[in-house]
Amino acid sequence: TTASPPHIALLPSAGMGHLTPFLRLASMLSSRSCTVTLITASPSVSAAESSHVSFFLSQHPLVKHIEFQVIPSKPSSNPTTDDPFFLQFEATNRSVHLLYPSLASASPPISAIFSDFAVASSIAPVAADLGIPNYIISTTSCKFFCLMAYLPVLLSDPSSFSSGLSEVNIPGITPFPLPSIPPPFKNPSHLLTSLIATDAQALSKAKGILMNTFDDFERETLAPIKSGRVLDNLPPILPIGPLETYEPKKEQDQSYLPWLDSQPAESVVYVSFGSRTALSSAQIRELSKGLERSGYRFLWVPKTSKVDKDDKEELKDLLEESFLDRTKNKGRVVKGWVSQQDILEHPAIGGFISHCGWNSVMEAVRKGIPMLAWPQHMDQSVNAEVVEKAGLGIWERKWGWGLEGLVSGEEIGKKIVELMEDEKLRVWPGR
Ligand code: BUP
Repeated sequence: TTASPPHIALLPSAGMGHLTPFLRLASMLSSRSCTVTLITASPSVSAAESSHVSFFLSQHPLVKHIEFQVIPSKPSSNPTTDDPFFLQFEATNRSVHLLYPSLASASPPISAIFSDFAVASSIAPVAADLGIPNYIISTTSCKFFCLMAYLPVLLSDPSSFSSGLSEVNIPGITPFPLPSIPPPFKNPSHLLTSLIATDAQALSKAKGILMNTFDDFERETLAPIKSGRVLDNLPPILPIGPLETYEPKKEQDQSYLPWLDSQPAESVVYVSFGSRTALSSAQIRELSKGLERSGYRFLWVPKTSKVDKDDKEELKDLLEESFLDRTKNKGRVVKGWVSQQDILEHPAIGGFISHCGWNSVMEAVRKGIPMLAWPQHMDQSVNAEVVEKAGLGIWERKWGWGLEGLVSGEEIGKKIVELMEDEKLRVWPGR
């Protein structure tokens, strides 16, 4: 008898940064004749998530879909955060048990579950009861994964993050400078911290951990974690990145494309801080000055709210009309969702100002696009350091976290020139 192809159930957590790698995996597995079931939580936090899921399913008619209702958290139940994505992580974990009947009755039977790190603790007992192997998908850098996996140990010692220390040490890997630790980790009762620590404790129950990264990019961390030097109870670590892309959903407004097509090769700076970072209006103004001062061409996708549904501002409210006027031949500013993957693949792009969300990093590395790292929150400072060490980008540490202080247009302009003129950043294969 020939074995039938496996049936993989994929369970992402909230936010485009989590959904995107799962859709890429779903597309890849389905094109290699696996049966694939995509599990999504409803309602989603952002409009981008629900529209990408519907579009993906319409393009991949063979992929099955299970949608489950999350039990919402009470607005005041978590005094440590009002971040809608963190609240959704918690609500998803509280609701995963609802999947039990649909996973148990799936046909053909499910061979393996691929689940997000952020649901590791809640899916583990369900998978164990059903006798289905569970693999964790890590959507961040291996270096940040180590910090999350080791968090329970760090939290058990109140002095781990004490401000008197300059760095945080984890066995086997290079230390983390204290400023790169996400501020919520210093508060053990912060919702995000307790969720991550609980998920970390469930990692040993997984069959394996698949990471969207690769040896050449993070060798100094992948080698020790694979050989058990970071934690000795982790299952096999399997780097599978950068994940293969699939034909993405196109935005409605692609009017910048003919402009991009007519720009010289590698001449344009692409600017985006991901789907969930809102810059202050003062910082947006300084960034506009910096772009103009640099003299380089640019394509900029500004965002002013954490959740896209709340984004009501128009370009003319954000930027002075005179700026848009003066730069109309030099640059384009686009409001709303763009296909970043297509933009980064465009020959005119020569640099990327990025918050260092890990998907953005893996998309840039596929084409060897040099990055100016400007981390805003969570894993992004650790990711920025990885990018810098790999030789794909520069990072101005004194700019700090996004909302910490205002970075002037003058400084930004200088860094953009450095980004675009540094030949050492242009040695990555792919260009
Ligand atoms: Br914004 C935006 N178009 O307009 P990250 C993002 N993306 O294609 P984040 C677009 O969303 P987390 C847009 O290419 C990447 O695949 C982008 O993920 C795509 O950052 C993804 O880079 C964004 O990991 O998520 O959104 O801050 O904080 O969850 O990592």
